[in-house]
Amino acid sequence: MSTISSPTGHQLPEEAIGVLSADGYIDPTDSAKDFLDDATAIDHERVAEMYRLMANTRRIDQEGVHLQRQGQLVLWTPSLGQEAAQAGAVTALEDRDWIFPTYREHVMARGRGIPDKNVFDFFRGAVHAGWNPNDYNMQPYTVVLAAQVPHAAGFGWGIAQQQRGWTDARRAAEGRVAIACFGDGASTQGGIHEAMVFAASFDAPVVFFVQNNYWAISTPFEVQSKVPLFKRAEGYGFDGFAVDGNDPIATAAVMDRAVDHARRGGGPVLVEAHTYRMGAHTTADDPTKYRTSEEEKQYAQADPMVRTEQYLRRRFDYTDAFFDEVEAQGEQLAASLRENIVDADDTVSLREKFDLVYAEEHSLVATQSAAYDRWMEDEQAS
Ligand SMILES: Cc1ncc(C[n+]2csc(CCOP(=O)(O)OP(=O)(O)O)c2C)c(N)n1
Repeated sequence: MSTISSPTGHQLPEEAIGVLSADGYIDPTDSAKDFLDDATAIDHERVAEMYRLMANTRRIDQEGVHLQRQGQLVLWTPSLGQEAAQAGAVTALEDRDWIFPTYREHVMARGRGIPDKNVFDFFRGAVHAGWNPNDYNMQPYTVVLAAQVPHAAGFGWGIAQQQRGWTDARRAAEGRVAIACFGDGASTQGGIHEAMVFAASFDAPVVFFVQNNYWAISTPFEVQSKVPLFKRAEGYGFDGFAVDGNDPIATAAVMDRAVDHARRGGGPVLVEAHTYRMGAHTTADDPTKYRTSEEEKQYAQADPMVRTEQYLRRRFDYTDAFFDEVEAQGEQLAASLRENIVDADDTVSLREKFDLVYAEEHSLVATQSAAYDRWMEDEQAS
């Protein structure tokens, strides 16, 4: 696979669209020409919004690791390092669009206004899903790899049916898009193939958004795929783009165009955002077992937060006042989250959970429920 070294030492396919250098200067890759005007036209308000989403999520992400270590969460999935990719994607959407996430889209959840407590309740094992999808147009986090991608394709097909016969103007004003998020590891699941074929066949308005963070737990990307993932789109008959996912304005510009294409009835698009999972896969993982500290140091230079901050300072004259205010907001969010989470006694009991699996009684659940009751009786008797 031909790669270029971005100014950060981040390896990208030669077709990757990138605009910013590590220190926030405009320094486009050869493939960025067609997106450069759009990326640099993104106004300071949107860049600042992306920064705020990224910074606050990073603060809460850190809290997630701490709370898990303190026994308050069952598990936590850090989004550390992937914030720009997600911020570019979520700010490209309208509220009426639907997000089909994995288990790591914390910036996107924040972008949708989902309270931290709801996200954390999922990781406490307190609820089956942290929020009502209809309230935020965002599906629950999905742990079964790629399961959400055929869902997005089916949802997109439904949208395409509803919007049949709409004028271009109506599509632009009211049309909806589904974004299917997945990782490089999940990209090799069979369901993704089926979803891409299906979405292409029916011109479903789906943006397939893969965050290639180079690792699927301990499996490196070069084992996962011999070609950059964006190239697969051609085989399905739609456009694919590779973007430097640690560059917020490049990602935003590429996602804007992908979403617009789908919204106007042009069918699906695949966007591969090249990023890096700077943290562990989850709090149950120890990356020192399979990757070197040299590699981690190299990618630390591509930190999307640093780049976004530098761009705001250099291009738009943002000062400490803004960054201090965002930091204080993050501290406040973290404090209020801790207050709501630590030793919270609103967890649904295991007994109650049996009643929440299906709307109607199910024989298998009834059998398990009875076994649980017998086990509890034995426990109490002993
Ligand atoms: C169907 C299925 N198979 C295996 C797993 C176990 N598993 C959880 S995460 C993961 C790696 C996923 O890597 P990737 O798709 O690159 O996403 P990332 O976690 O890096 O964001 C695996 C194998 C699972 N959750 N679901």
